[in-house]
Amino acid sequence: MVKGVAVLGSSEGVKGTINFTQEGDGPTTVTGSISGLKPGLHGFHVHEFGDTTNGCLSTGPHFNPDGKHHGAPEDEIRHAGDLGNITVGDDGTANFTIIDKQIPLTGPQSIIGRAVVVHADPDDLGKGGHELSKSTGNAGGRAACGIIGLQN
Ligand SMILES: [Cu+2]
Ligand SMILES: [Zn+2]
Repeated sequence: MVKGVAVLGSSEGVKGTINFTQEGDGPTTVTGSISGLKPGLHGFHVHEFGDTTNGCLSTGPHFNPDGKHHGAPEDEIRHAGDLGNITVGDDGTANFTIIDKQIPLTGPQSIIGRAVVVHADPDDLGKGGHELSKSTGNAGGRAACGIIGLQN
């Protein structure tokens, strides 16, 4: 079992912890708890770089090792980092579990050393018809982010 963790932070009071586990070549299970967001849907992705020197902006675009368009987690055509949306309740918190096959913790496409980003707005999953739909899902600003590291 390989384990990863990302601690999310932002200047706007968004906080959270995201845990990742993978057994062998199986899918990765993502378990998250985030607070301080506005209620509703928020885009949630793995971005390419584990770099926060200029805040969440330096994490680059969605992790996309196969050079595809943005999509929904269940789509054939998607970025590896496309994890869809998380749902934030009226109390501003989200607790969620995502199971995904395209975000391994080992091997050439490992997400260790990259970043998770939660966005200010919903991800339209590539279907919104906006000029940004096929690249970012038009999910708005980067509300918080954290670098994915190995966990003991
Ligand atoms: Cu993103
Ligand atoms: Zn994407």
